[in-house]
Amino acid sequence: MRELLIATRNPGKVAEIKAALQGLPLTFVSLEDTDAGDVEETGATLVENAVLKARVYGDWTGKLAIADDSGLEVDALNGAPGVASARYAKSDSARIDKLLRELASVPEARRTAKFRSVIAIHDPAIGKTAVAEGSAEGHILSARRGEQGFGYDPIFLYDEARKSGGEMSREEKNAVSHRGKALAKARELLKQYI
Ligand code: ITT
Repeated sequence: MRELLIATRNPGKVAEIKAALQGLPLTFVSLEDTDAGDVEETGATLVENAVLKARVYGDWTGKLAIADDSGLEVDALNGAPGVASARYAKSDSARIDKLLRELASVPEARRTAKFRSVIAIHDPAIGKTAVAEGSAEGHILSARRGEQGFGYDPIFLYDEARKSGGEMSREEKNAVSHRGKALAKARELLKQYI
């Protein structure tokens, strides 16, 4: 079976990627199983950063690699934090608190937002990189809801599910989320590499 390097340091993403790709003839390897250092995300877009991570980690380890770059675009903040979602504040909890503060005076109807995920797959053996994208519409809640998921999940209400990411199991979230949709396409793309 071919090895697939899940090239992210985010354990929440690792779990969602594994759940969405189960059943494919692949064994999963994590970055912790390699001696790869950290890649600086210098891209100006999610696509650039996803491709950068898949290429650098794939070439570094010689393994087929999958990477994700995601961002939360809040309409009332003109699309921020967007590509800078991970750098918005120092921890998941500080990022949520900052977003809640910035939106404190914005009424519910204007708290619309979109999550985007770009998945890149890179095969160092043939030097080929493929990309899949997914997005999900939602609203930023005014307080946390639920304990599941990670990152901004407790305050992002998925319009399709009418639940926050914090209130959904991994499988429920993958069925409606930006990453789940990108991974469904990535699953098809991966068949060419197996
Ligand atoms: P890697 O670069 O190692 O993959 P990261 O957490 O730094 O991990 P990103 O650069 O893609 O990932 O940053 C995206 C930010 O958005 C980060 O703060 C995540 O916690 C958050 N995020 C991404 N996907 C999310 C999701 O499905 N639900 C909630 N928050 C999410």
